[in-house]
Amino acid sequence: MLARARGVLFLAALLFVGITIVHYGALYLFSPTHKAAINTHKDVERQSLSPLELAAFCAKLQSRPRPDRVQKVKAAPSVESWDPTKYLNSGPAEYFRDNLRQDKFYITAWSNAGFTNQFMSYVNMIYMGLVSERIPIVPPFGPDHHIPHDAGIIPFGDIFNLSRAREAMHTPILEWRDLKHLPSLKSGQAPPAEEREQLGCWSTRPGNNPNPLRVSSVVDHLKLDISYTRIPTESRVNPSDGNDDHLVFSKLVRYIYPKRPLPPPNGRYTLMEKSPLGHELLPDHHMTCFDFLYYGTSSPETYEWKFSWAPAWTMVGKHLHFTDKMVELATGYLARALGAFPDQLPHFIAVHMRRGDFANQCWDTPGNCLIPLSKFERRVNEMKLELWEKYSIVVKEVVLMSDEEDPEFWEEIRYLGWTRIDHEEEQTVKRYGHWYPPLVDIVAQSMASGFIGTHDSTFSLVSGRRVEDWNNKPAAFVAKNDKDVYYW
Ligand SMILES: Nc1nc2c(ncn2[C@@H]2O[C@H](COP(=O)(O)OP(=O)(O)O)[C@@H](O)[C@H]2O)c(=O)[nH]1
Ligand SMILES: *[C@@H]1O[C@H](CO)[C@@H](O)[C@H](O)[C@H]1NC(C)=O
Repeated sequence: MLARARGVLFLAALLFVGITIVHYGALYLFSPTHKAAINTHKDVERQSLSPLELAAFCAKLQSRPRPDRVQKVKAAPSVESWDPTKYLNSGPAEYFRDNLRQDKFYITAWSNAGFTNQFMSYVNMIYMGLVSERIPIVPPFGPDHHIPHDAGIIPFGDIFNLSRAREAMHTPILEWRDLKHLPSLKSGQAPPAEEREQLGCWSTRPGNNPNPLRVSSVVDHLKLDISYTRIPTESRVNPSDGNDDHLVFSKLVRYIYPKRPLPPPNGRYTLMEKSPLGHELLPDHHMTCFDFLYYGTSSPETYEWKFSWAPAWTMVGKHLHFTDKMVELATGYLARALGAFPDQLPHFIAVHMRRGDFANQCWDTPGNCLIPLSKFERRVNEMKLELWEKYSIVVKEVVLMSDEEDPEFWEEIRYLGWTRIDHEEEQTVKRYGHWYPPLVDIVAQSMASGFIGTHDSTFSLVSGRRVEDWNNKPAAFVAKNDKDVYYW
């Protein structure tokens, strides 16, 4: 008897304990903190629950009040802000890595050669950021073959109005100087090894080229030490051609997209080149990076920037207007060249004659590739007519920009009645440094009411796009062989 009563008591106790466990278990299971945990470990949970348990779980979810029975709290309309600080942990830090947010992914790239080549590579990088949903981090411009080393570094945001671009593009665009403390722009010195941060990047160099592009001017300034891995051949315009420089943005995105990118095509990635300090890092997923994105395209066309519809231009480049300071500077130069007040500049046609190394860059008449002045003169006259007929504006002034250094050439220009921005007389290099003669010329070109450029020069090409898209005015190009200019 006593033994039976004890048994019943024992069973009751067991039942009580059981119910308590189930009760608190269920409470715990549906508490908000635990729900968050379920969400983040969804895959693990799914594997560890049996089908029966999963069904029971879902039945319980079903019996919870529907969200529409809960009173909704309307969020106040928030003013969108693309301020860089929202996309980083802090202001500039000692190490960039401490500044990356765990819930964000980033993209960056370096570049070499002339100013426009670097500009186009950085714009391509920002475009890659848009299509891969990564936050672009723009490096500064580094001195390369057209610009002497002691010219130092120029931050991208000193030339281009990034806050305006962020607003227009509804996207954050960061600069490296937002991430970490950087040496002075003029220092030009390699940092001590212990100050360099490790980073694994992609090289876009074609298969037959054994070396990544190392842009030491920029990478030293950013205090980095970079290991390189080649991008998958599957990202190229022509995967079977080992000399193919060109890559397709949408093919490349597959391997760098933050969520579930394609696995390495050959099972694993292998290093292309160790870092100068001997490190062997495979491409970083948090901060994806490239040696060079100049040769990117979104279509089957290579050198896509030549085409009016190139998305890197229409979606990014077009929104990168010059800073107020650059516009003010170029306005002063133009006013002096044209003998006008800065706030009353007359309409002018800008002509860009790319000469210098272009004298040798043609296959048919090497050494004599320059386009005769008379061809430009004719095109200028045609444009004056067009501006009068289609836009009802009288344009008398012509401003010529060129990298030509021969004084005889400039004398001929004077005879044509054209004007120039004279950087010798203005002492531009002495006053502002070696970057400024081309920068002032580029900004001045963008302010023209008509533009005539040199075929095959990216310097000309981008100025033509600005005049067309910003000023709604015509642009045209002159080539040695007229049939070369049927599109732009
Ligand atoms: N100041 C000045 N420099 C120029 C001019 N044209 C070319 N250059 C220099 O030559 C470089 C040409 O390189 P880049 O800008 O990449 O354009 P591209 O070689 O013409 O396609 C420029 O960056 C300038 O340094 C010009 O009209 N004025
Ligand atoms: C950027 O552009 C805005 C207008 O959109 C202007 O108010 C601002 O002063 C510009 N900033 C710089 C640095 O040029």
